[in-house]
Amino acid sequence: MTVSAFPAHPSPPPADVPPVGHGLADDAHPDAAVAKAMYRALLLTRRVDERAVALYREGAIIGGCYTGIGNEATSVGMAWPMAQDDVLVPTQRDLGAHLVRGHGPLEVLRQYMKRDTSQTRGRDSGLHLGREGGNIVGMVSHLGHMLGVATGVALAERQLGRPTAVVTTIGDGATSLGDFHEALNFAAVQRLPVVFVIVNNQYAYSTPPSLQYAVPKLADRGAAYGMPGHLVDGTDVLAVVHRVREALDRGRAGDGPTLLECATMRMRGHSEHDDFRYVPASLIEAWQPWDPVTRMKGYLRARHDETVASLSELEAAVAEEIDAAEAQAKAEPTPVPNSAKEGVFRRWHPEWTVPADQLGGWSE
Ligand SMILES: Cc1ncc(C[n+]2csc(CCOP(=O)(O)OP(=O)(O)O)c2C)c(N)n1
Ligand SMILES: [Mg+2]
Repeated sequence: MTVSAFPAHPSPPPADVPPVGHGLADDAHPDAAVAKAMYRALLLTRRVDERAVALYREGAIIGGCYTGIGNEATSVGMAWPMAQDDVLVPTQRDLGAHLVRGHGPLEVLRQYMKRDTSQTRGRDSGLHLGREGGNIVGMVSHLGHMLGVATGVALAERQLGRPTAVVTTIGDGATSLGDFHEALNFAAVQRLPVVFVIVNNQYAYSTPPSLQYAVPKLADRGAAYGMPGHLVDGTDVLAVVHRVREALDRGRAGDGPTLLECATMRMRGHSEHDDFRYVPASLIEAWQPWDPVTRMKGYLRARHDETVASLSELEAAVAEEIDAAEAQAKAEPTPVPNSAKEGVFRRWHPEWTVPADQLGGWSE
């Protein structure tokens, strides 16, 4: 099957933007209901990210605010074809995958706003969230470290006799770390069902691809480990779903891991404190027509005759869901200082409690 080709080093991308799903066989195209559900997931991801930016600007999010704007088709697309029992090992820009695997805007905004009700009880930020029911392994910040975890999960699951496949992501920059080599090599030698998704968003903080790697494309590295490597249009949700599904099938059939390089663009700074003036404005402009959400909207209109009214209705429902989540998260308490060590040590000693007069202005 021919799948839409994307040239190596797609920075800037081609001027001609093909329709979503271009080159895929008819049976790889979803029906209208599924296509609309995918669009909703993309839109929800975009709108939660946009809300996070607004909350950061009003001071409601303290610390980093990392978005995946431009990356929605990759994050939604990688999670979409996973089975319920498969395991996701994501990184900081994979909001769409969290939303597909069961986290809602409320869990995400609570975490961003460091509420006591959040999964980490205000102790951690960003997408450092796990989910038992959705089989999401919570990430640590140390780039590359989660690849070994993903490979280990796949090995453990096989030893337990389960058909679990694992999907994990890594940025273009983090592929330069030694962990990348170790995890891919081990997974290939053991023929583990792991899908390694490189989210090539053209920058690692301020470092562009030309200063990061010397191969024409990162997908080429698959051959070095004895696994297929494919460059995928990471702004086309159907192309991502197709390649991930194929890789999951391959893994489950016992044929080992796959390396996918999803080409996207980081449309904002590394984090919201970063004005990304080192990114040429022309590059952002060139990627604009490749917007994953707009492209999928065009697909719905062209292929499934979705009306403007029905899509506006969906847009309003998404906004309402996020408004409600924001209002609820804001109404929830932040953690009290004396709870800081709870959940850190197995046993709690009363003498660890700081006397009220030594709280330095913080109240209980
Ligand atoms: C081992 C390690 N080194 C450095 C950092 C700091 N850091 C966090 S994100 C980042 C850039 C990562 O770029 P990339 O892998 O392309 O992912 P992206 O941020 O573009 O999604 C850096 C240097 C870190 N978290 N871990
Ligand atoms: Mg990057």
